[in-house]
Amino acid sequence: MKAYSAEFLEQLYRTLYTIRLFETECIKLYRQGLIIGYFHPYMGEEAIATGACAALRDDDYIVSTHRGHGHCIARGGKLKKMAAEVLGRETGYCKGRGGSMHIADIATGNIGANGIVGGGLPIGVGAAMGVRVRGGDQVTVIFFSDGASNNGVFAESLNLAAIYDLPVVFMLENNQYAVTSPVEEMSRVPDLYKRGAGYGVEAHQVDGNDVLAVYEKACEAVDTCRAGKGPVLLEARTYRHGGHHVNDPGAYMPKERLEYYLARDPVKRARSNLLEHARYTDADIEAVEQDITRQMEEAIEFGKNSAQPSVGAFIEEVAAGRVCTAHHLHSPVCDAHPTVNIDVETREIMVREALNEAMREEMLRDERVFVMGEGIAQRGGSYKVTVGLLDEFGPKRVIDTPISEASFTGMGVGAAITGMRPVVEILFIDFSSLIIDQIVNQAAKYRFMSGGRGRVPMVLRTQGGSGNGLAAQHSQSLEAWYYHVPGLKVVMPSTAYDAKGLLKSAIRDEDPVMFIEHKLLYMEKGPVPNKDYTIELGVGDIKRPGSDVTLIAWSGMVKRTLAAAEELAAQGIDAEVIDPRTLVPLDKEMILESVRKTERLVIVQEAVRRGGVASDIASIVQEEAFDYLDAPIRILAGKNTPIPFNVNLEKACVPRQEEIVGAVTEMFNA
Ligand SMILES: Cc1ncc(C[n+]2csc(CCOP(=O)(O)OP(=O)(O)O)c2C)c(N)n1
Ligand SMILES: [Mg+2]
Repeated sequence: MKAYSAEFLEQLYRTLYTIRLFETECIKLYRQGLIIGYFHPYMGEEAIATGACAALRDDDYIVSTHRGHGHCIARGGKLKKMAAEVLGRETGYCKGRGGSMHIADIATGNIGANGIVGGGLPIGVGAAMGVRVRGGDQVTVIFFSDGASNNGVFAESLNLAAIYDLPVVFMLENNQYAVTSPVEEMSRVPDLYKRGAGYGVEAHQVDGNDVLAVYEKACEAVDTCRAGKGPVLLEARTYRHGGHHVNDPGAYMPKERLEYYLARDPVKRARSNLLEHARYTDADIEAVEQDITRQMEEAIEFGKNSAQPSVGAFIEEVAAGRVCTAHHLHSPVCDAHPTVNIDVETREIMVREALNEAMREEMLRDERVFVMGEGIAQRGGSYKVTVGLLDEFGPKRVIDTPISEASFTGMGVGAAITGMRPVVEILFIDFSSLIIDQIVNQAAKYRFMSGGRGRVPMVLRTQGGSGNGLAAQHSQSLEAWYYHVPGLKVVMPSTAYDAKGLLKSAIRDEDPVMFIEHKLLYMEKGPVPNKDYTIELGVGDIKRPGSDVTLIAWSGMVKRTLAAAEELAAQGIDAEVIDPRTLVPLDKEMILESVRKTERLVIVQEAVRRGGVASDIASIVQEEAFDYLDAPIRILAGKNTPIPFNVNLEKACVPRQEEIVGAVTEMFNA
């Protein structure tokens, strides 16, 4: 064994013992009914968090798991805040919003635990990508277990970290079970570190019950990463000391095997190190343990005596949009950049050029902004939106990704959490089915689950809609999926002016934004101011003022709704056309004001009707302006079918101009 100072050996023992004691106490609280939900003990695995975190600098990052108490403590987390969080109290790390499975301590670089197995892998790679863009030398350690290594994002994340040489230590805590499934049944190669070779990643196996062995290997791996030669995969072999969670007796775990590992208990081994190599006596160690026990008692008392979060205050916070993005609220963050009147010097440019200008200007203004996606660098993107950015900003800020949507989106999430402003492009909104976890479970919830301490200022640019003969898997209008999720903003521009101003605001926003473009609009030209401007998210636009009927349309439907309005004008019906521009936040007031004036409403939506945004807008209007309505609200929506390939069939699926005109005239003739 290498020579270590007594102080260092004591420090390691303190951490191991603290983790063990914390969970022992939590299990008691669980049995008393004071802790609820899932509680996954880390017992038996303490040496891994302790050894790995001891190898890190204060400004490094870690990503944790559902078994995350050990990681948080080893990283210097505060016991009082942890106890309060697992007890669901306002004084906890996440103000009782996260609980045991979501503890994050952003101040110590602990980006967070995760209730989604494997969900943290791409996020950790993203933290490292942020470091690469900034030009720093921080290292990220991602903790995960054998079960997570069978999730697709593990393969994607390992590959992403490898191709960009990212400073990531993949710390695989192989406790040999995923719930009840033994690793040797879930993988033909149970020595999981061997997977590193397939990705060109340096990989090693280490005894996960020996804190010094873990520490030494982790130090080497961290050095390798800091020297720019990462990533490194470390498989630390260990064993759970019980079932999967508190209420699982683990009856399926072979007795002899458990006994084998109990005899190698990492806490006892760290204790022996003190006796054998630091000349501590049993009495010395007892004094250390008593000190920790006293701190633990104080922490648990603090947690138990802390106030429960106030339900009333919580409901108010939700309504005010302070917890995560609320529907129907203006975005406060852009107050400093009000909508610029279009009545300034302008020039005609295409939507795709407007989007390009928005990214370029924001990249010039803020060096935290960078863009990623498939073929966006050299090729300039399928729709030429990112053309020229590579030449101007170089490959560190304009990044081509492999076909790993889930994980490069997660990379955006991790980079955003750690202070960057990523703009991630998903080629078609249809492919966003592959990123749902990262956008819905991670990006959208992070601010909330961290008790408001964390932010994910990330833009996800994508495009949807039909009209190009691309058939069922490249033509959908899926905005309702994201409209439904608390914590996401949803932006859908219809003109070059809106596209540029909204994208600039989206990039400056503190929350994740789904920025959905329409594939038929990229070549549409429109006036765009020569001067810098932004458009506040949550402010709709009256595209045509009118007094007889309100027509609401967004994205690809705006142009044909405006054309319908001109046809109606020829018939003596003066239609007002409103483009909300952002669906979340929705400019409810603009819509209600218009309906109160016109007393009639028709909503035009390309997406299928069922569960759509139009239905939600209609429900808001009938709730808040029913007395003003002179006729039932009409919704014209896409047909309830996947988009067909044949051009005539495709056209028949989306509301046509004559249908809009017909619906309005019917309303007046009824
Ligand atoms: C994506 C996902 N699938 C399934 C689950 C349910 N689940 C929770 S923990 C767990 C086992 C995870 O095993 P492993 O990654 O080895 O972690 P360990 O529990 O051993 O630390 C499963 C399947 C989940 N939370 N997330
Ligand atoms: Mg496991």
